[in-house]
Amino acid sequence: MTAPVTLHGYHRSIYAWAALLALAEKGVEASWVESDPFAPGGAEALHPFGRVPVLVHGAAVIYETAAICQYVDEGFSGPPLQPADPLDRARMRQIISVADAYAYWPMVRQVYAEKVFARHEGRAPDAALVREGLRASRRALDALEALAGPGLYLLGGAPGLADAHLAPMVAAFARAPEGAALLAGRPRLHAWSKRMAARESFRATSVLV
Ligand SMILES: N[C@@H](CCC(=O)N[C@@H](CS)C(=O)NCC(=O)O)C(=O)O
Repeated sequence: MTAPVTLHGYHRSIYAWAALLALAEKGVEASWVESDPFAPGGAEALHPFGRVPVLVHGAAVIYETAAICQYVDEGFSGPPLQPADPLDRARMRQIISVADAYAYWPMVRQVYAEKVFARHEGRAPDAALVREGLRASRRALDALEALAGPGLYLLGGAPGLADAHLAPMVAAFARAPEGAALLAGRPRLHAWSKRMAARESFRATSVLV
């Protein structure tokens, strides 16, 4: 019998959502431990940078969402979530890297946080952060639109790790009307995001407000 799998995450975390999506698409059962990385000392027990998510599988403690999702795909049975073709695999890594390095901050931490989450928290959005986030998001979206393949999902006919990594960020961004408008101008990403949003795995794991 395989050791139990536990995901330590925060119920509003976009990255924890990506890990939950990968687990769901792979068909791996995991229990959830709530850990608020924004509370003082919140997530530092398992993560050297105090972030979420963290996956615990037996004695293995894994942090960084890309590493967690790759481990889930390679360590468990279920549908493959990474393409076999070397170029498609490189595209997968590019999409995940672009999401982490150039999309997450402007799309989630500036646009979603200020345009959507701020209202949920009862505070006024910071207009300068929204402007800055929208400007940087355009560039990230253009790069992602160019990397997205012509198939139903980012790299073929079924969702994989690139889809699981990017979909929560794009969905959060599109909750802001300005984000939805920018997404609508990128036809591949737009159609893909609607396809992802219709999946049961996506609806069942959403952390959006
Ligand atoms: N590079 C990390 C990023 C994880 C991350 O930033 N998670 C957010 C929640 S979505 C977090 O823990 N933020 C706490 C903070 O910024 O202090 C990963 O890939 O897992």
